[in-house]
Amino acid sequence: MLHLTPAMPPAQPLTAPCVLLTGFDPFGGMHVNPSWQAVQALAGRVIAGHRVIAAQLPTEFGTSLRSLDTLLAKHAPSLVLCIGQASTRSGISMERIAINVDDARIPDNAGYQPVDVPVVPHGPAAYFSTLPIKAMLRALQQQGIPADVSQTAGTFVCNHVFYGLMHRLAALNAKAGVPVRGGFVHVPALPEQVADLSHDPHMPLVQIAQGLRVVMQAALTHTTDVAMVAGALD
Ligand code: PCA
Repeated sequence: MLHLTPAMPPAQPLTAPCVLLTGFDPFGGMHVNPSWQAVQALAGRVIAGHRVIAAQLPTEFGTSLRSLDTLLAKHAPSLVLCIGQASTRSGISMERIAINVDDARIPDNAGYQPVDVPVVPHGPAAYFSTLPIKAMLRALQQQGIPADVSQTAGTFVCNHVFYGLMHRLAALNAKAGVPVRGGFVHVPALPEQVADLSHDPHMPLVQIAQGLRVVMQAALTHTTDVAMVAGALD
């Protein structure tokens, strides 16, 4: 006898909006990168009606942005959040600004170490994050998760990706109807990494992943930002 099983409706329509969430592979001789571990933990989740697409970027100048280009074209996300590790940070750090400089203290994972090279020749000096960083900060504080606003993403691969992302979104948004928003967040080292580092601050992986979920929820539910709370101690 033939049994016909009605097809199950998909949990999310294929056209459901998505968030592109990226992390990096380990760099600088470290064995893990909490940015990628936390991003992986959120893969496939639905947050504020948006499916999370998780992807790893290589910690390499140039190649990282080519990977990002492929991901942007493939997924057409409505929001992009790139995550990286910053071992000196003690909280989840919302980056305010990306600058047009590659200036590496250590080689990237391909052995390339640019000094005072623009990310985009003749590009603007800087781009602000288009994510509501203060709303994100407040949401984290309300959950008791250590957080701050950072005024520099450095000049290594994270800033390179942040600047490249904002440059691409600026071009895309000049043509498209609904603007695609994007930004960058740095996360602290994991407790198990502290022994290998000369820095002390750290945060457990579950708290980093929870923090990123809170950040995405806030970013997706606030289309504008207002000065709600002072961002940093300095
Ligand atoms: N952090 C580095 C690059 C990759 C990562 O996770 C940075 O802060 O530039």
